[in-house]
Amino acid sequence: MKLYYMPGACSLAPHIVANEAGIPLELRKVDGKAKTTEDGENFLDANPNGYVPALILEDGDMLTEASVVVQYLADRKPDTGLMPPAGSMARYRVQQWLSFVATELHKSLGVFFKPGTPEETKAANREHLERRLKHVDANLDGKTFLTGDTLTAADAYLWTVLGWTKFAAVDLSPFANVQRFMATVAARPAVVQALKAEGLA
Ligand SMILES: N[C@@H](CCC(=O)N[C@@H](CS)C(=O)NCC(=O)O)C(=O)O
Repeated sequence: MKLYYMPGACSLAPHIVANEAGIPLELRKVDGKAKTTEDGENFLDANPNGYVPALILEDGDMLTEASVVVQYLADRKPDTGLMPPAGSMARYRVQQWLSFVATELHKSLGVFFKPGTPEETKAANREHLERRLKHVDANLDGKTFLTGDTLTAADAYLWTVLGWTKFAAVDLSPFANVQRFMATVAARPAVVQALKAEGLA
């Protein structure tokens, strides 16, 4: 399978999940502004929406949306626990977190990377994010990961988007459980390997 990615972007979440699951990916780096790949392909031909992640499956079909791409990859290796079995309450919990990360965190942090975002929008988003971080921090209390002691696709996605807080001047220091979570996930070989492959470590 082929993953279109931008270094450190939300495409890092499926990259981490693939590494955790031991799924080899062909990586294609995308230039976010030019919308071309490092080997000169027009990324818009692959994904007219122009955003990553875009995963090209073995049959040539394309799958997008970070919260779904991570589930697809995790489901290739059910024994890893990256996604619990379909129909189980545990799976709905992971999906609840995936949706929370996508809608409450990812998009609120994304505005900080858009040129021309007004300062009032940034301030409002920081306030929103601090409220949501309080929720995440409370839920991580006494747990290693969002849903317990096993890393899931939702943890990979959460870790990826919270990595952007440093560029958004969102302070994680009041959130001790979140900070511990960030350090725990950062130390995983699958994460170190993904950062290295994206040229970030
Ligand atoms: N709806 C998409 C959004 C993905 C997204 O926001 N990707 C960003 C990087 S984190 C991107 O590629 N932005 C470039 C662009 O939109 O032109 C998803 O949930 O995966």
